[in-house]
Amino acid sequence: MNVAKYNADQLMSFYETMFKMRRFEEETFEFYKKGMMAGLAHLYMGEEAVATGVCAALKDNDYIGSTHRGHGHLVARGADISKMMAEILGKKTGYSNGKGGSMHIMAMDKGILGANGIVGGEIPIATGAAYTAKYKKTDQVAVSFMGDSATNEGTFHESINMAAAWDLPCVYVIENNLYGISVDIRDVTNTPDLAVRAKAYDIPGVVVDGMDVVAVYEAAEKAVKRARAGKGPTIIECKTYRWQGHHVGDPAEYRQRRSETEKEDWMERCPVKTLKKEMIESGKVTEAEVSALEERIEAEIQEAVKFAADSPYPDAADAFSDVFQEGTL
Ligand SMILES: Cc1ncc(C[n+]2csc(CCOP(=O)(O)OP(=O)(O)O)c2C)c(N)n1
Ligand SMILES: [Mg+2]
Repeated sequence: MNVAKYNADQLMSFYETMFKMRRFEEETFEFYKKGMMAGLAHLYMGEEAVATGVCAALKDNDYIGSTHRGHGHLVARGADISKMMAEILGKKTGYSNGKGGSMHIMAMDKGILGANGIVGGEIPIATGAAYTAKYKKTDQVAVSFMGDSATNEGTFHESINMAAAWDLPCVYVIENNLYGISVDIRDVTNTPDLAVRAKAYDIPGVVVDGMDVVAVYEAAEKAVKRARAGKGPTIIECKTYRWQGHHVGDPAEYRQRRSETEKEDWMERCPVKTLKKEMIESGKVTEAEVSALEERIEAEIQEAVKFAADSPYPDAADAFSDVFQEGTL
């Protein structure tokens, strides 16, 4: 990780976001274990550097297409973590009044166009937002996050073909964590790098270490600049790994098929710990400064947990509001 050209404020800002994401999800996992949330959650733990690096390169009014693994994308955009936690617990005070939950978590005020239960569903949505930005000349950029598996969906190819042909201001970020549920991407795809698909559309395709927030940020900054200048889309593939299974209920034993130590090897490269170590070793920040930041975030997290736990569920009388009802279209 090359922290040399960054000042303490910039590095601490990356760290704040990544640490908050990690603690947010540790608490989410606790909700699940204590039976406080209905359904499941797909945790982003281990992948924090990706959303953090990419979103740091964006402006406040840019757009994000998110996936079923969306908590990190919202935290990186500065969403309200109390409203996020309340949403995950199905509470009235959540972002979608408790009706979206973890998998449909969203924050329209932060440019989040919705998390998505449909693999690859966010790719055309973000592409459409990029088209709108170009058509209306708003100078906005859209980012579509996606998993490795989503790159084998038709939506990936159809959207990127269009974005490339029309030079749309879109950045396609592949979070390659090696798995689509239990399917190893290396078993179902012929190329070790997924970004090479960019060649088919004659656009840039770059591969970065998704555990290195600085590397991700630098790749994103370049791609965003290119998009905003009207030069078209870029594919950024971030090599990363999810600490947990596909969702909170998945023990993920399939990961030992290739290597007994695969998970431990990746965990040693923890993006949060690596940044902390680099910041301190470079002398840019002190251990005490990092601890003070962690304490501040911890207080925010505890406040959010309390807010979510204490909030009421939606009223029964509202059961049919804000939801699709047959015959209403
Ligand atoms: C169109 C579609 N096909 C299949 C599924 C079932 N499904 C849910 S998540 C998932 C795997 C997604 O893997 P990836 O895109 O790599 O994202 P990750 O979960 O690794 O972040 C699948 C196949 C779905 N939700 N939508
Ligand atoms: Mg995956």
